[in-house]
Amino acid sequence: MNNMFDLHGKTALVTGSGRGLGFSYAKGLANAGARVILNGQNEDTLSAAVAQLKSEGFQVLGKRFDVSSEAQVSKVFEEFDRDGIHVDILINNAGIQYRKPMVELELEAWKKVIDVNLNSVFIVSRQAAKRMIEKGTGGKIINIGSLTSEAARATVSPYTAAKGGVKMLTKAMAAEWAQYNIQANAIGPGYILTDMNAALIENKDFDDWVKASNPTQRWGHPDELIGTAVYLSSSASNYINGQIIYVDGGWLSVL
Ligand code: GCO
Repeated sequence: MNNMFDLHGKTALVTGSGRGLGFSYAKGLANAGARVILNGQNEDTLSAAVAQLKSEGFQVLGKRFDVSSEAQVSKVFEEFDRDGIHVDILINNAGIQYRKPMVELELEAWKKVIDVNLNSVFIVSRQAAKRMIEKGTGGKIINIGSLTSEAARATVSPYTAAKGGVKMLTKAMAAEWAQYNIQANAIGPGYILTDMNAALIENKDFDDWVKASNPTQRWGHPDELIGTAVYLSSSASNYINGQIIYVDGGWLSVL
């Protein structure tokens, strides 16, 4: 039986992959054989990430664009068309965080988080899906949710609303695109040791809360998400659609 987790011959676009979880996902898919396209807005961070994966012998290129800009996203996909690049796997990972109580939260900040964390998933996915449908060879879309796709935490309302929307948008994608052999699923990371969480990790009370709130009693590591990303990117998950898999140490499963 051939290796159902093999991604050789596939091209994967991972948004927000210059660092953090996005970079881990990209590294994992490259390791499974995919050609990976990294994305970010900071040229230096993106170039360093591309150079690192290239130095490890992987097929990789970088594309700097704002995932929340429909103009920039459609231009990038036109460039892919021109260059004969077909995206078989899309991981919508790009996301920002903005922590403030709702009564103090500026509307512009709310809109920015919704734009980057939710609207971008719609904007990028439909460009990819259009081409997957036209090519007729199916595809994989993996959206990155959160524990806040399921339960709320105070002071992160736009992030929570966006990630709840990501879970339901994933199901909407399954409803419309499963017939084209496109599998749209999501990953819900728990509290993971990333730069975005640096302020939380360094806060002793928060660190204690994370360890006391999940039965594994520790933060997750970025590389602990790779297996699920490869699984959902591979033919091993061809009959999985509209699901969200929580990689959270058991947090959401235990009172
Ligand atoms: C926060 C964190 C969370 C986690 C993750 C949990 O401020 O609570 O940033 O959003 O990063 O999303 O699943």
